[in-house]
Amino acid sequence: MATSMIPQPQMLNNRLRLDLSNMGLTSIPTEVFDIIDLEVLNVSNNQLSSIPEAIGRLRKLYRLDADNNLLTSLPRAMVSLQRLRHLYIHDNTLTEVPPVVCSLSNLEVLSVARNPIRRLPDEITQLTKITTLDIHSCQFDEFPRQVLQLKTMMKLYAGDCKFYMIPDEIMNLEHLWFLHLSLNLLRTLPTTISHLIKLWEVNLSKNRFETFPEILCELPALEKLDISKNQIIRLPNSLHRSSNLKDLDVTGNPLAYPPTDVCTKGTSPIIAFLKEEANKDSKDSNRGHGSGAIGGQKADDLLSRYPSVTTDNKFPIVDFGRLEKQSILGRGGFANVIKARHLDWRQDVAVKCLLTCKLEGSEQEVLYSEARKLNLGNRSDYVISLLGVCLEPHLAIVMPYMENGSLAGLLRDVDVPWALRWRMAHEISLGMTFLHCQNPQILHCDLKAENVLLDGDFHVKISDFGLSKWKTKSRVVTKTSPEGGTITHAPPEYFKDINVVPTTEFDVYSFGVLLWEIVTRKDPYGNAANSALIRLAVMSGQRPDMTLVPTNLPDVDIVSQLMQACWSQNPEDRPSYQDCEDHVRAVSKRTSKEDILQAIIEVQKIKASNN
Ligand code: ACK
Repeated sequence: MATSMIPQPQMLNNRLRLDLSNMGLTSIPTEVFDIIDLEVLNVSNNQLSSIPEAIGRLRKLYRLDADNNLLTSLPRAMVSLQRLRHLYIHDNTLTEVPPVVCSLSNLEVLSVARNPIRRLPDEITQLTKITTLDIHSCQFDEFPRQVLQLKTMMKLYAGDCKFYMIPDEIMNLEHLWFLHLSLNLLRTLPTTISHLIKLWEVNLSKNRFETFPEILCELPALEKLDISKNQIIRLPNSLHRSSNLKDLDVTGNPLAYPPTDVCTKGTSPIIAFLKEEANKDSKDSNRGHGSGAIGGQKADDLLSRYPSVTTDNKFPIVDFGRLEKQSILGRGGFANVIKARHLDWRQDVAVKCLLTCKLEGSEQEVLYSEARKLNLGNRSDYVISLLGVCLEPHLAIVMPYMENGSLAGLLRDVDVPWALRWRMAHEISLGMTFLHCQNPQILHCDLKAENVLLDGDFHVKISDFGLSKWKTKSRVVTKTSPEGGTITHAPPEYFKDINVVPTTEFDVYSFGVLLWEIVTRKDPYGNAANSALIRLAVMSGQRPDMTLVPTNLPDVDIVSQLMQACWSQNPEDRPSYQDCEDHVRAVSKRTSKEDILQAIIEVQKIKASNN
């Protein structure tokens, strides 16, 4: 009988096992499928290019190891293996997760690592008992969001996947205690990660962090953190609050703080140092400014330390210590926007704080040159103005606080009456016309509803403009702009040529998409699976969905024609901002002042009832 060809199955830990690993097999001997009581089958490290349908006979199979073979798929008959709990198919040549895997509803551990898989099937969400998923070294275009619906997950291996961002929905994985994200392209983590109260071990080594993701300090269970081999210059004092942290690896970072002699001593001395410094800070700030102030140093002192500032009196230096923090408006890996009250001015302000402690000399110059541009806002009613910059302990831009937040937030929450929408569209066109008329001209390059702020009377203030270099360092991650950069509003020529120099037509294109946002109150390309698809679609001439634009209103018709002209494929076919302004002014003029006042009252009522 052929069973002599294969080793005998063994009882081990109460399970009947057969080990056929490392035997150079090109196929599984057929007699294996007659051992119908088999519970564990190991065929890893062979030359298998397929598994026969006969495997469906092994209905008691609990674990299958088929890793390190040449598999390109799995047989449909595996659907009968409903007792299967562990499936290891890593290190094969699978280009997709075999569909049958998604029907194995009792699966707890699945490893598909190191296969050329580009996306996960939506059906993977049927694996409602999964606790461990290994997608290490697959070839996804971006973080596969299906993973975030696997709510039973405890361990996630997602290293070496070229992820540049982790979606906010990571917070759904409430049982997660192990997260492995090494060898990705991460610079920041979503703030929602703080919801993962069981997270115990995190590996972020070999990513692109320049700033320590402070949100990690809010993980109560964190015991082991590897953030080695990044570009972090400074550890935050707040890290000492991670009371359970026992194993911190920060090696391979260009750390200047704490000093090297502390960093080389290991976790406890680092935490002790940060604690001591934090205590000193709080004593200093209590002595200097009373409680509630967020740290600081006298402006005179700062001016003498940063001589370049004293020669430029066009904008004031704001003493961070005179800002009393009230709330956080937006958070990110590089920058936070906070609402604060200036203790002397008695005025609410918004402060965009860069989290890295100190900029290099040249970068500091960039900050100033950009702040000079921002200073122009004082001369346009529709562009946010600069109140000053802070130098220490954070580099920050201080702006007037805009009571009604961003246009994106308003559109999300309120069905704004048309009269007010048209006034906003008109004011945006005025603000942009102003910027484009400056000499030298100022391009925005990130115009979108998120960057349009609204004052107490719902007048528009364009923000975040002309800050290209500073902006890459100061991105604020929010729901509508997950990584700061916005591809939904960028024109096709930008995707075709990475070296393309932005022009006025870039901003006009973005205005087209922004008009669509205003008219539809939707996110452009909201159903697109990933950003790569958006890029391709835009390059091939596709645009936001026009079926969502109402057709029975004459004003909307005019605006809809304008938006389509603005997003013309050929930049030369796009109107100038002055032309845009003519068109939206004409639409806006069709409504009376009373209509607008009525609209504002209506919006305020809805906002009040939402609160
Ligand atoms: O939609 P929001 O409430 O308005 O959330 C975002 C967040 O910060 C990140 O950009 C808000 N924000 C930014 N600048 C200001 C400002 N000057 N006044 C009020 N809110 C602001 C924005």
